[in-house]
Amino acid sequence: MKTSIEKALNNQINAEIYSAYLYKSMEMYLQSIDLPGMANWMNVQTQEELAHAEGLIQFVNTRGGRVVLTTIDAPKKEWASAAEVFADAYEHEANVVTVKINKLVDLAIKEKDHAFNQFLQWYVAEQVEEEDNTSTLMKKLNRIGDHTPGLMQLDGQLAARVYKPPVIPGTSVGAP
Ligand code: OFO
Repeated sequence: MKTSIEKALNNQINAEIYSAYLYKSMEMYLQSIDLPGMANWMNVQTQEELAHAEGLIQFVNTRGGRVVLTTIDAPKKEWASAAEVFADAYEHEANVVTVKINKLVDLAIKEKDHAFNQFLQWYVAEQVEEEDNTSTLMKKLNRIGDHTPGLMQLDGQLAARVYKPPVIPGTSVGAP
């Protein structure tokens, strides 16, 4: 594996763990304002992000690279409302993570590393889902506004989210 790719993958591993840290922080905020269902949604999201990191870690190891873990930035810890939390989650997915994944694909193409490019395609598709999930919840919360019964109803729905490990091809993540 080329050094440029190993470095970029190490950065992405850090970014995925940061995402987990950010969603954990959102979970803590949602707990603090008594929205346990939304907090549960963020708890599941945190686990998904750690699985994304694990997939990248396994890919680096399989290709003979070296994973080096570095400092994870402290995440934001306060928001004004649940709506603001989910707006931030959407913004993070669309304008930070998807951009990073697309840059990795650009690098794979530039370096003519077809195995890397193929591996990344799962992450490309996953970002479409991540953006859709967070954008749907952001829009619902914007519609609900300060309407408490609506907020409680959505909170009840999000309490049902259960973590199912994603199946990341070429790794043991989600493998039976
Ligand atoms: Fe790893 O997809 Fe969200 O951040």
